[in-house]
Amino acid sequence: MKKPVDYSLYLVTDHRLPLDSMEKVVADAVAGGVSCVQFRDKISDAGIMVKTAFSLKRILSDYDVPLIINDRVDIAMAVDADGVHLGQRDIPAKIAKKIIPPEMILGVSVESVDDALRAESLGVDYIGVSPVFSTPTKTDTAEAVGIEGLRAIRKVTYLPIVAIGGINISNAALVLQSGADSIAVVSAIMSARNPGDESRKFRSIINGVINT
Ligand code: TZP
Ligand code: MG
Repeated sequence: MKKPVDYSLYLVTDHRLPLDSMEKVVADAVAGGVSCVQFRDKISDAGIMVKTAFSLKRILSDYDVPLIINDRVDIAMAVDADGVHLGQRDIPAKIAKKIIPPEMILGVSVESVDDALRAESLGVDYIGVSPVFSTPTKTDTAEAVGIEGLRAIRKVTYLPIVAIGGINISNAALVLQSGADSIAVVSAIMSARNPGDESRKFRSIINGVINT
């Protein structure tokens, strides 16, 4: 059985930060209300990734916040992470499902209505609608889906939607009101002057939308 996951404020890590600062940001962010963390590292060797993932897992276990690994099914399994997140050009979800343990969360990035329908038919646990807005953090993306694209995807799926790409405290409420169940951010929290305070601001926006 899979544990229910609170994706509402989903932090994706930034490999440009040195490890100790990244860990401090993650600890402050979860204390401020981040409910789910994805370890995303496009540059490190597998050995370093495993070490970092274990260290994040230790930090998150104090808060009962799940750890999801980006791209790498092997690393997710090596550290017994709560989940793995795959893009449209990673190991296909259908194949990943054959390898990962049944309790491991599987999230998939979708860039269109067709991707969302396919992801749903494969039985993934959530979809990351990507990118909602274009963002300097990730430039090798499909064209941004925008608010209209997000609404269109909401209409065709019951899966939890995690919206990602260019989300900040100014547009988070609109994104949530346009069909996203939760928001994922890299720079808005990882590069904030005070990641804990920024997370509290997001948390209060999310709670405000959920309660209206
Ligand atoms: N996938 C789609 S956009 C993106 C990822 C990992 C980066 C989002 O970064 P930011 O800084 O929150 O715009
Ligand atoms: Mg990927």
